[in-house]
Amino acid sequence: MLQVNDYPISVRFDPEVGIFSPCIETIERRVSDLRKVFYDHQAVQSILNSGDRLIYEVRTYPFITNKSDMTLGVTRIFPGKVGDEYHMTKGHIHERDDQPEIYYCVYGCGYLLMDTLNGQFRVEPLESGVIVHIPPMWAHRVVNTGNGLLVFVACFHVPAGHDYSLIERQGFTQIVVESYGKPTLIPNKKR
Ligand code: PAN
Ligand code: ZN
Repeated sequence: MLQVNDYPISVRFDPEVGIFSPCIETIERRVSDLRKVFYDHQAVQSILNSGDRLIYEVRTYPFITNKSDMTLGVTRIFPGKVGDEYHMTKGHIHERDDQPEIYYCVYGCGYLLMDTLNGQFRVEPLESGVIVHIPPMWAHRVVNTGNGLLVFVACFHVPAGHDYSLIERQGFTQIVVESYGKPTLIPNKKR
């Protein structure tokens, strides 16, 4: 049960590492958690044969008052690729159709991919200082194309809910792979 607290609360964010504390929950996502999400299943299997490496971590703090429910989330995506596809978040759409979100990229470089259910697609390049508003009913995923950590802060409401099933089945309109040494967006063959 999340604790209700009607008083102001602050946490401290360490920009050197991209971690704030105190936090309420930390979620780790490894290659095995994204096995259906990366397109190259052979590459997934060969990584899993030699260990299940961490792709990203999410730290959250749901600020619950008697009248509101705002969550702070900070995601750290480690650099790397699975096959030629860059490390990325699973990606989801919010369950409720009236729930937007704000992402603030603290550092790193990559892309925020966004899709609607009726086939619209947008890409926002991410680097230190970029803030993006994700409107309701736009699925979202962040891809880290850099050599270091990509860290972003998110703000969303707890009841927004996270639906992963659609993205796990069909992915986003485009995927981000390394081609001739450069991050490149190409059509997703599942779509
Ligand atoms: C973010 C994401 C976080 C991890 O806090 O939940 O970056 O991505 P996945 O949830 O797709 O694994 C957010 O968008 N919250 O709504
Ligand atoms: Zn979200």
